[in-house]
This record gives sequence, C-alpha cells and structure tokens, in this order.
Amino acid sequence: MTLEDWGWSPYFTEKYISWEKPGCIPARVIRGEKNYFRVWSLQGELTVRFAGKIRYKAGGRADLPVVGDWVVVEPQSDQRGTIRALLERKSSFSRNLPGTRKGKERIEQQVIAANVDLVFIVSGLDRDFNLRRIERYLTLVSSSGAKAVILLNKTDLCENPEDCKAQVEAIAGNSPVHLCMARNAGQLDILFNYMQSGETIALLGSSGVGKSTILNGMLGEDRQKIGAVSEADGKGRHTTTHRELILFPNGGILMDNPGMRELHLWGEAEDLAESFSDIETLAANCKFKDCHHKTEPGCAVNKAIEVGDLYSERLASYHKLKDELSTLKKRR
Ligand SMILES: Nc1nc2c(ncn2[C@@H]2O[C@H](COP(=O)(O)OP(=O)(O)OP(=O)(O)O)[C@@H](O)[C@H]2O)c(=O)[nH]1
Ligand SMILES: [Mg+2]
Ligand SMILES: [Zn+2]
Repeated sequence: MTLEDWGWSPYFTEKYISWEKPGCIPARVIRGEKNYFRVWSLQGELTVRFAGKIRYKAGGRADLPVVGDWVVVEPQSDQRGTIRALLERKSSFSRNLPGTRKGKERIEQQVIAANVDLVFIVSGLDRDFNLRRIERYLTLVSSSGAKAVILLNKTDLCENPEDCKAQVEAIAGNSPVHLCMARNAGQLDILFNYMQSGETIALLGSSGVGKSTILNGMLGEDRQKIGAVSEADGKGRHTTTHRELILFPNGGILMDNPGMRELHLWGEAEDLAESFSDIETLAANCKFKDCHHKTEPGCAVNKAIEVGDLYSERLASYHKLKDELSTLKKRR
C-alpha cells in the first residue's frame, strides 16, 4: 500500500513540506473515536491522540482533525502516536451544528468529513423518499466542492422505481441518478465505475437507507454492521455510529457515515447556483435583476410555475434553503 492508494497527492506533498521534521510521518485519519483517532500510515494503522497544542491553537472546532484528514503524526512504540499538525484540506463537508446555547440557536460550523472527492447521496425508495431532502443534500455537497451521485435504494419496496428516478432526475442537475437494490449485491456493479484509485467517496443519507449494505455489497464482505428499520415509522436505528474510511482491494476508498438526524446547511447562498441551476437559469429572464421570485411582476420563475415548467414545491424549497443560508450569513 502506498500513500497515493489512500488519497495522497502533490497537493498534500506541498502542504507537508513546512511540517516535515525528523520522527514525524504523514497519516490519514480513517476513524474517529471519542478521545482518539485511528490513522493509516506507512507504518501501518496507529492509534493517535492530538497534541494539546493543536487544541489550543485551533480557532474553533473546524480546525480539529476529522475523518478523511491528512495529519502529521509522531509515532511512538506499540502502534501509538501523537498528531502534531493538520494538513490543509482539499475539500470538506460542513453543517451548522444543531442545538441551542443559553436559549439561543447556536451557530457553529461542524466539519463532518474532509478530502472527499465524490458523494453517493443514498435515499430509500420506501418511506424515506423525499425530493426536498435530496435537494438539501445536493446543496450541502455543492458547498463542499465534491461531486454527487444519487442512489435510490430498495427498488423492491417501490411500485414504480422508474417514476421516482424521473422525479429525482428533474431536480438533480448534472448529478447521475441510479436505482439499486443493495440487498442484491450484483446490482451494485455500476457503482464501481465511480471508484478510482486514491479517490474518496462518501456515503451520505438518513439512517436506514442502506449505506452500510451498499458498502458491504461492493466489498463482498460483512464489514459494517447492518440494522433493520423500525416497523412503526420506517426509520433507521442509527446502526453505524462512526465515520470510517475503507480501502478497496482494487483501488478507491469508501467512507461509511452515520445517518444524519438533522442537516442544517453551512455555506453561502451562492451554493444554490449549482443545486438549483434550473431556477437560476429562469431567473435571468425576470423583469427585475434583483427579483426574489415572490410577488414581483414579470417574474420568469413564477411564470414557469404557471405554465407547468416548474413545480411550486421546488421554488418553495429554494426559498427555504436560501433563507436558511442568508440567516446563517447574518449571524456569522
Ligand atoms: N428491502 C430492502 N432492504 C434493504 C435494501 N438495502 C438495505 N436494506 C435494509 O435496510 C436496513 C438498513 O440498512 P443499513 O445498511 O444498516 O442502513 P444505513 O444507511 O447504513 O443506516 P445507519 O447506519 O443507521 O445510518 C437493513 O435492514 C437492510 O437489510 C434493499 O435494497 N431492499
Ligand atoms: Mg450504516
Ligand atoms: Zn423572479
């Protein structure tokens, strides 16, 4: 195994130069536990903690290592070591940390994962199916700088999967959409077309949609634990509790993720240009340049709704995400 197999590139070589010192080596964070990390290095897997200095220097939570990060580690004996520095990320996923502090809604960037090239947005074709949530995920991915592929899993639980696929394609822009039944691993072959040596693909989606089943099916072994969804509400039980990077024998890295309960955006209103490019294209023909596509006369977006070229739900979703991002900007 080489550093490149795990995603190292000239970008990181350049970042590493200034940190290079005797006794230190580069390593990639492959799993995060409460008080320590598992990293992969040319000396094998190590269990590491980060030096107090990093915590002290960190401007906020966003500067601390997460799964996918490349770090500088000083190995000690018995496969242990200390993280001395975090190498600047090529890309990262962030959300606004849900919660409140002193009764006020809290604004804090939480970096979920780093250095991801592609995301498989997984959605179940059972009760999980929700176009508005997929739009939210697409916006999150476009803020991160990664590309997205949408996987509609559990075709066996849906009467008309092709119809669902068409609905998703209508909102997916340039992101490919695939149907699959992860329980039947043979159906996952098409996903190998997206895997490339040294590239990292993250599986994202609600709990219970089948992220870990997809990973196991592709890997051909029961690597990750799978959990049934609740009969009562059709939701998953948060079976995967840790983010983890898994290297595939034929090249490529998959990141399994816990299902996210709440997905508050972290980004800029401009990030909607990609996930809502249809609306932005229509908007070029609005009478007013600063049209909000609400009640203004000569609004090309509302006109498109009138004539049936755009669903009003999609515009509502656009407004909602835009408001969320504008509020975030004001509070920051
Ligand atoms: N019917 C059907 N069930 C599936 C399919 N794929 C996965 N499942 C089932 O869905 C349930 C949840 O699968 P997981 O792989 O654990 O889901 P997950 O997305 O990893 O969930 P978390 O780890 O909780 O985030 C399990 O009972 C799987 O067997 C499928 O194609 N069809
Ligand atoms: Mg899982
Ligand atoms: Zn308008």
